[in-house]
Amino acid sequence: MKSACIYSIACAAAFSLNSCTEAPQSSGDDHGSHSAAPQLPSGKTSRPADAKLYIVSPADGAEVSSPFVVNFGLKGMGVAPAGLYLAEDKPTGHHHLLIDVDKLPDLTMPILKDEKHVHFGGGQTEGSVTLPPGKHTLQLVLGNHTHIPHDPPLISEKITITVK
Ligand SMILES: [Cu+2]
Repeated sequence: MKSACIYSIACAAAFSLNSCTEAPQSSGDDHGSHSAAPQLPSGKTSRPADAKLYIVSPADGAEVSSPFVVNFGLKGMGVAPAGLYLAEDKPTGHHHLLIDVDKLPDLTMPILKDEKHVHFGGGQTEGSVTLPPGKHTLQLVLGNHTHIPHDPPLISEKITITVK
């Protein structure tokens, strides 16, 4: 229930930020309310040292039938959609599932987006994965509002599964 609550707050905040950004700035008032809008941090953002990212299921070594659902676990932080930053003391991120990735991407940059680096920018906490038969690895990396891993990066253990 906790993450659902964070998510709904996140949605409301994202909506108000978007409407502010897109509003025309033609009031003619040099001291308009837009100058008071919070600046979103660019680049890496901090996260609690004891936060934990893990794959709830499937279990390491499991045998699954494709397609299958991967459940993402996150402790000590909230899940928020991409584009949303709450505050330094309310750290959030969204999940990225790395599929058969041997070498982690550059963790100082936005995580690339392709069939091996899947973004769950809607704030999802699970995802359906379709893979051919054989052994595959799965690993999670949390990204902030700009898809950049946190400081320090929050990365799950890599698991190996077999697709029947
Ligand atoms: Cu992302």
